[in-house]
Amino acid sequence: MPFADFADLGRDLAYVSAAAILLVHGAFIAMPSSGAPALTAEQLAAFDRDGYLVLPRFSTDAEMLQLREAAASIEEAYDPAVDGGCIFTTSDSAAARKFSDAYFLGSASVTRCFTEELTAKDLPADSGESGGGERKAPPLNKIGHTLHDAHPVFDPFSHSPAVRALLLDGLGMGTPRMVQSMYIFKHPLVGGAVPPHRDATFLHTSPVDTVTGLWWAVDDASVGNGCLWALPGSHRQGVPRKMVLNSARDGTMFEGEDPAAAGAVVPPIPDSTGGWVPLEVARGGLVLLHGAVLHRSGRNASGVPRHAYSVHVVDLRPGVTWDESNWLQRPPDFPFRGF
Ligand SMILES: O=C(O)CCC(=O)C(=O)O
Repeated sequence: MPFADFADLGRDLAYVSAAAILLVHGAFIAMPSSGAPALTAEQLAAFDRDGYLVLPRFSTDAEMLQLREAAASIEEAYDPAVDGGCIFTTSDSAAARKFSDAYFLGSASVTRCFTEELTAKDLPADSGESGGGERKAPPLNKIGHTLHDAHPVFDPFSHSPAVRALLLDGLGMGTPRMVQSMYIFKHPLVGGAVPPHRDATFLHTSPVDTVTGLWWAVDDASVGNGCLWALPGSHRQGVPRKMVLNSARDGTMFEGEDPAAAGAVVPPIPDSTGGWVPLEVARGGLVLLHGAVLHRSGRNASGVPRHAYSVHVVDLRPGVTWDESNWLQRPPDFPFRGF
């Protein structure tokens, strides 16, 4: 069965579960046990139609500022000379690539920092938010991929009752498992663009892809500072390309082709969008992303930061398994957690 059909099945089940809840509560919205609304029928229909859904003010400013502060502490403490690093350069030396791969693959179970793809000459005089000073390394692009399971601030935030209700009652997931998290900085003037992609290319389950992205605007996100963009309905195209571990399991490779992602026209200006929709959202807003929807973000050419926190959740309901070919493999003593 193609991906879209399986996805339809999953969503149908979500509708059934929402309908059951509707009968119990006698209201036209899915109601989690906390009593707060999860997702309305209209929101579910929009998510099904577009492959994304924006939930303004899902979280509070205070929660976002707490995440911001926690990420700033990690960034401040990070020293590539001590911690190692994944500083992407144009170097294609096998040794550099191998080191990069090991650092990246290790981030499945250890929180790691990743820097922007910049050389010293690309750096503006004062691109950070710290007010200058001696620069230890290029600015951070992101922190990944275990914050949700390993950090005293990110863990409770990621597993909050509101998130649980959204996944179980709102989206109708049976066995949600948060597999990765990323704090994405997109610093002023240096924050890089993210090319068009589908999350299920990188995080896959069998026999059906079940990944959903949850992306929080830690700062107000607009076209100017590099907000997310999505291509409505592109989740119907499925996931023809997968990133998988190589046979030695020490690096990754791609299987399949995704012409729609590779050939996606990235519009230079908002009024020439090529069908792409900018997902401008104020601090605390949450964007839901179907695993197969094409999305991207622009570089931050503005002087305004655009921090975000993103987690990816799969539904390991009976009969669905986490692929052994995924780059992200946890050791037995650090399994994916339930809610
Ligand atoms: O924050 C961004 O710029 C991109 C994030 C993204 O693509 C994701 O979380 O899947």
